Amino acid sequence: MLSCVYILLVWSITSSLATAKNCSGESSDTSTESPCLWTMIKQLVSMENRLNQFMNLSNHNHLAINKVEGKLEKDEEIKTKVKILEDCCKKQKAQITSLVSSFGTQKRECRSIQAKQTAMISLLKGNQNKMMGMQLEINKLKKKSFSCPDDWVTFSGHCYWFVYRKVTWNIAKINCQQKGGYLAKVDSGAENSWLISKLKAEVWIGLNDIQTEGHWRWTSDNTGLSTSYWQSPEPNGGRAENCVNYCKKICEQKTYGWNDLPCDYPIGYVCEKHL
Ligand SMILES: [Ca+2]
Ligand SMILES: [Ca+2]
Repeated sequence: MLSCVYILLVWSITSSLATAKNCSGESSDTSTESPCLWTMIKQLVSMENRLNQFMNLSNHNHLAINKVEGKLEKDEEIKTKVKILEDCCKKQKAQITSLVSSFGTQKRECRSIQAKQTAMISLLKGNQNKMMGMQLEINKLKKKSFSCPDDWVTFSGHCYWFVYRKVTWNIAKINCQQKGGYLAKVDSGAENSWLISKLKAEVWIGLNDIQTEGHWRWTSDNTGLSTSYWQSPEPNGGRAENCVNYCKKICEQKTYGWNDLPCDYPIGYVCEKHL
């Protein structure tokens, strides 16, 4: 646009000078100068108008250029902001990528921990089952340790084994010892009554006067009599009868009671031991 203005301006001045030259030539030819000056004045006025128009046009152009430059500056600002935003986006993208990677790692770690937990739970369940099995065994052992062996009968914290195979008093005594017990010792009326209720035949008990006639003692602890449950008129055998049994049929009685009998007489026996 400025180039165009410049060309028009040069063209106008050149035209004016040409006109002036013509006018000078004409004046020398015609020797009348007034019409030529008038023409020059008109041309100068016309030139001034054109110059004013060019000035106005130039001002407009200048304003337009300023606007364009302002827009360009704004564009630069926008570009700068866009670049900042792009950089920010890149950073955020990098952070997101890092977070995704970290999340993946944590996820794998969680799965690994979960697998370990599952294995531990399985192991604990196995151990729990083993412990339950062991507890059952312990309970069985406890029950066994606090109960009488098979074939023995429990009464008041003691175990009793009734044997009706006929043997002498000494063999009966040895058999009871081999079973970890002794020939029964009767300490109370309750025990005497319970034994009688269980009897199916005559049996040896631990009472005897082998060492001294008439001095009755228990073979289990060598203690004497505190109470007795003799059949009437027992004991009556003197030195011939030194071992005691529960007697009913032999004594021709209806209920069982104590009787002294020769120690080599073959009858059954009852052993006793603590729980
Ligand atoms: Ca005797
Ligand atoms: Ca007798």
